[in-house]
Amino acid sequence: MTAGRTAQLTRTTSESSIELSLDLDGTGQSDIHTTVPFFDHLLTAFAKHSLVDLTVKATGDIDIDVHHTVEDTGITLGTAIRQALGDKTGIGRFGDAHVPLDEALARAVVDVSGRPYLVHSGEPEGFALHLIGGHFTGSMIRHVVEAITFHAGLSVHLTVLAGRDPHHIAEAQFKAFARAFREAVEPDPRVSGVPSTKGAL
Ligand SMILES: [Mn+2]
Repeated sequence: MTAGRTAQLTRTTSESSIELSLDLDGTGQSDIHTTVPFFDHLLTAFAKHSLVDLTVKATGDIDIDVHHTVEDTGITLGTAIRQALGDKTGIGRFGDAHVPLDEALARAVVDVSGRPYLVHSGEPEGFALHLIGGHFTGSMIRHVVEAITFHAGLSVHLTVLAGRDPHHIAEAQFKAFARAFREAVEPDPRVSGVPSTKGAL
C-alpha cells in the first residue's frame, strides 16, 4: 500500500499560481521556491522532518503582501496530502511530537481523521504582528496551518509551550507538525485496513 502515495497539483487563481508535487514515502528531499524566503525555510523544514519529498513552485501577488501566495500554497499542499493519502489503508493515523528550537518548544498532535479541525494556542503576545525576516507576518503561521489542515482533512492540535524568538517559535511549530505528521501517515504493519471502527476515514 505504500507504493504510489504521491500527488501532483497545479492551482491557479488571479492571485497566485502554484505547482506542487509530493511523495509521502520520500526521504525529506525538497525543492521549494515560493518567492517568500521565510516560507521556503518553513516548507523545507516540513519536508525534512516529515520525510515527505516536496517540490513547490509558487508565484503570486507579493507586491501586495505574502498572504495570498502563502495561503494558496497551504491549500494546495493540503489538497495534495489528501490525494496522496488515498483511502488511508494501513496507516498509524495518530502522531504527536514535541520539538524544541533553543528556547522555543512546540507540541503537535495529528489525527488523519478526515475531519478538518485545528486547535492552535500558545503563541506569545505580539507574535502574530511580528514581521519575520521583514516580510513574513507571524499571523501567517496559524493561517497556513489552517489551510493545510482543512484541505488535508487532518485534526491538529498545535501548541507553543515556550518561546521568545519569532523565528524559533515559527520554525518549532512547523517542525513539530512535520514530525507528528510523519508518524500519523506512516504505514503501520500491524494495521490491517483503515484504522477506524467506522471502516473509513
Ligand atoms: Mn531557521
